[in-house]
Amino acid sequence: MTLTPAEVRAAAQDLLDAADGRLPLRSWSRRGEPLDLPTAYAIQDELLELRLRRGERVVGAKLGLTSLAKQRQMGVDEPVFGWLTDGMAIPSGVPFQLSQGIHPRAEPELVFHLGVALRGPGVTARTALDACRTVTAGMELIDSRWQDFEFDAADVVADNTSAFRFVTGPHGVDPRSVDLALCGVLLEVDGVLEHTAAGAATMGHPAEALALLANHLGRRGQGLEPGHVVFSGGLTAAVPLHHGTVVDVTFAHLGGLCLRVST
Ligand code: OOG
Ligand code: MG
Repeated sequence: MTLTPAEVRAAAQDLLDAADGRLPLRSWSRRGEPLDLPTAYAIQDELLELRLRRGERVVGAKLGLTSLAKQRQMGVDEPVFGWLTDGMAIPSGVPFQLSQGIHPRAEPELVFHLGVALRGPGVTARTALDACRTVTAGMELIDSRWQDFEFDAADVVADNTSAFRFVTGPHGVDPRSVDLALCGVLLEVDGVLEHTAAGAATMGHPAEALALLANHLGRRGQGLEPGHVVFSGGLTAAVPLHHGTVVDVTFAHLGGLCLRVST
């Protein structure tokens, strides 16, 4: 289904209101009126515009659904792309209030920190890595504005790919100094090991995901800037957060991050 410009603006405002009011909406697909992807990205653009107008600043971008683990969990089998703003960044270790979100989940990701601009077309995994200053451990807290986390690819794109909060690790390494495909990660919840993976979980090598994003943005006349952070997409399935949950993400070479949810 394609929308008029006025309907696109209204859809973006509804999604922002849902996030602010913590009141989920029924997705387009669930209502039996699936959106097309170009319209979904138009809604995402408008949603970003609304955030910028109220003072937020773009600090990077994210990929979603780049691993089989995430695609299987969500029932969507194609990668998606969204934006990160300064309002979404949270420090590691500081207690997180569950009431800020609707039904947030946490997932471990690799984070690229760009030293120079990166814009498709023609970006490869190698040229993408060359644009990075460092790579760090990351944890994304996603929160769908769609009821029950039920969406198709277009729904989740319109909702800025469930972007909500993100944490980046303090310990950056040169991404060419380690084999990111073999970089292992542990995801522990309340001290119990829930999931394990390696960087290869995202498209064989996480730099493939970065290249995919740069080429996607290039097709839309957009790009990544020096200083931007890029989240690779979750390497494992996401875990739900509850009052008092403690999530530890530990990467080989990159160190760890801890998220404590307030009781
Ligand atoms: C969609 C966002 C996916 C990832 O890392 O795969 C994502 C969702 O699962 O709600 O951020
Ligand atoms: Mg993610």
